[in-house]
Amino acid sequence: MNDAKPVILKIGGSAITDKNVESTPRTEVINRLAEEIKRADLDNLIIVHGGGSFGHPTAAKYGIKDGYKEDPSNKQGFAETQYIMSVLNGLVMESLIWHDVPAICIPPSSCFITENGKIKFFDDTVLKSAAKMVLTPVFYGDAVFDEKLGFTILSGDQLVAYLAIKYKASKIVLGVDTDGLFDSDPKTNPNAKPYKHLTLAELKEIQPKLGKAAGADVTGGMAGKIAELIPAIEQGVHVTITGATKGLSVYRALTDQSVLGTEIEKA
Ligand code: IP8
Repeated sequence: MNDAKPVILKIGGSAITDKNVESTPRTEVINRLAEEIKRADLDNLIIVHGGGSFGHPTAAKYGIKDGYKEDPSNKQGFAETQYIMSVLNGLVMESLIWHDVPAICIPPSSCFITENGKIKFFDDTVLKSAAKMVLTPVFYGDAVFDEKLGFTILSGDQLVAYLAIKYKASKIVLGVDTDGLFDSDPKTNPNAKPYKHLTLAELKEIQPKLGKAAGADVTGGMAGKIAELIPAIEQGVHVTITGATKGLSVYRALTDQSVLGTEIEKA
């Protein structure tokens, strides 16, 4: 890696796809985010995106997270999940490229191995070369090989926390489909109260209240995201959770400006 501490942007699958309609991108959101990423102009940015209505329904249909089963459809489902994630990644890459972001995709299935769902091995040769040349690496939640399960789903959020810890990220920005964390689901409860700032201890306290995502989600919705991110917060990485479906929040978070959302820090 170059010397600058990376900033890691996770783009939630719920923001860039319509989670209620299978394999449906929100093209206008993808394009606007690409524009904001270009405008933020960060040399040390790593992007990770989620699966949304591309990866999750296929992974759920074949039970990919639970691993390999003696059933030919299960093996086909693993291949199909990888393929459909590469399709969503292609749309994200296309938009980044046309917005002049020097982005290169690094498919996690080709460089990560998990053990019982947790990252065990990462070949970072390509990431290091990309960082040296000041290119913008793009990872995503993927179906990966697992030493115990045969294969499984590696969530974008586990990837984010792993990369943030390994490369000592200066911060994580999580662009989701709500303006941060709330005490109940803001999509169904107009009185849901936002959390503007949380310490790690406060986050752990509200963890049981955090919701599951709408539609198929094999990695546990917001509650699952937070559980994956906690190890990075424990290491002192600052996390901003903000709305990616509304203009400029991600840009503002990337450029250290105040945003509508939730700021999380260790203490
Ligand atoms: O949306 C899961 O990634 P996430 C990716 O970041 C798949 O949890 C393949 C379901």
